[in-house]
Amino acid sequence: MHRIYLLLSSFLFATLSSLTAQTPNILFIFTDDHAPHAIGAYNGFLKSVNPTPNIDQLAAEGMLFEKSFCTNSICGPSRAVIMSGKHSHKNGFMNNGNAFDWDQQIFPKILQKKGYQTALYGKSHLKGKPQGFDDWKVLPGQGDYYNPFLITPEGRVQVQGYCTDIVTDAAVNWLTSDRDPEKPFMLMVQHKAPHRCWMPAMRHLHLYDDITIPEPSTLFDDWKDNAPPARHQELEIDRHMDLNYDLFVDLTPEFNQQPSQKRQDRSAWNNMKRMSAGQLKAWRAAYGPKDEAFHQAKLTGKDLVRWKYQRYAKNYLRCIKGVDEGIGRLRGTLTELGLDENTIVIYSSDQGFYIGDHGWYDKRWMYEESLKMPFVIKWPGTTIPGSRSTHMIQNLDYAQTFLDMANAPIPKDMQGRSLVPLLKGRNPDDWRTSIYYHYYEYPSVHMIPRHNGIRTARYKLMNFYRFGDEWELYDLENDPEDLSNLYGKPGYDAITTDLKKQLQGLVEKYEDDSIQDEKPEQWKKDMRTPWASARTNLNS
Ligand code: SGN
Ligand code: CA
Repeated sequence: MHRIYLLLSSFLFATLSSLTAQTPNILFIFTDDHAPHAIGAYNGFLKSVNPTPNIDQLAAEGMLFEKSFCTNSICGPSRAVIMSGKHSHKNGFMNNGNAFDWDQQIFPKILQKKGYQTALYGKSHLKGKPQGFDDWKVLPGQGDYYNPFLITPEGRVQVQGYCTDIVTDAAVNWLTSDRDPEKPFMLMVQHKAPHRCWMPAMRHLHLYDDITIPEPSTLFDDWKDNAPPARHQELEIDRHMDLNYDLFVDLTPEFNQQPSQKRQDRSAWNNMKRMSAGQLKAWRAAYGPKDEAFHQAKLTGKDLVRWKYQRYAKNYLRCIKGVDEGIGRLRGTLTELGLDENTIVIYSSDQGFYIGDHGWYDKRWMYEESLKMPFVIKWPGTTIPGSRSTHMIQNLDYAQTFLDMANAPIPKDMQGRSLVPLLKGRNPDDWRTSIYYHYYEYPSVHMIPRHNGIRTARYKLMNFYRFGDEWELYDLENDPEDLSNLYGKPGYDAITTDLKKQLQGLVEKYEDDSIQDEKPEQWKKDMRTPWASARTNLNS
């Protein structure tokens, strides 16, 4: 009897420990340009529209990070930081023009060594053949919304349908049919949506037709308090967002003939010509009557900006709706396969975005809307349902977090920090009190000059070091939208000195020598009048 009891208890113990020691799967769902304030759970000004019931559900079941930031607000660089766990100046991918060195140390390779099966589907934007993945299918460059090409290990294929659905299909298919059920997995599902030019799925063409999208309070910001760069960018809804290129107004063959509109027409047409006859018909049926009404209205000034904002925000949110549905499908697949209890699900996006905030679209700046990244995570049995963290985290931390979750070795030269203690509800005394930011891509589309900076819980100090050494200082507690630049104002000397010292500390900590390496002659050349370039005044 005693022996049977012993046997039984050791069997139970073994079963329990093998269950707790079970290595978790990781499903990383990632999008392009999805700002946190376009997610219901983040309670932004678009909450009433809320295209994200599935992301909200994930937040309700898991944990949401309110202070989640990128290190360099642009696509390829953000992804390179995630792969390498190192700042741009260390991983070598500082702007979209670079090519990622796939030979370097990246977290998927370490997970493979630990016995993980890895896959990547969708937008990579790092150029070159992905390494560290057992299977992959990636969009070439930015990828296309309709009937896109995919690059696979076997070559290039064109797939009919809508990009977000196609990427979700690839992931669902791998989970159901191609995965090795004996191994833990790490799956990265990376959508093109909701990146410019914001083309929704056919089933969403009429979504939000009958509502007015709330406007951001800063839609008519005049940047009077900012340093000069904010007044000399090229990402304004008013002056730079193009009616035809960005908003697809008037895509009729007749319109395409007008010589004055030639460049934009060609670009817009490039997007439409991928569509099948049926897709194009549905598209025109949806936008045709709206264009007609627009022409009748003959809007100008602020009314025109408001109209463009509505058209843009609706398309942007429609694209997000497609992403959110895909998340629902993926989570449904995990449940069907009995994988939901042992799979960590993460939702994030490469950076934030301006949804009319400050009168802008696009990203790149260190201002809040594009500095922030969504980060929502459910780790079954670990994260407390519905919890929210205000710890400052960055995409720099993901690689170490994933390795920690998998109990894999974490290389010493990674520059972030594992989020696992935070996910377990702990509150480490020595958690970071500031983040470091550095943006490089200039001169380039949208003309945002290089800058670096520091953000603490309360303050933000930015330095446009190539633009006559301009500085901006914000008190986020009193000014959460970076509207009142306090740099040089009476009473702010002490905090400015302190923040400059802290910023220098971060430059040294992360060994960022990329500014010193710059050549002054090159700076002068790049200072060519940015506001005179081709994209200005397309709509005037
Ligand atoms: C393209 C877009 C830009 C965008 C960059 C970078 N223009 O050039 O608006 O800022 O990509 O975006 S588009 O007409 O081609 O859409 S990123 O997310 O890939 O970094
Ligand atoms: Ca992006």
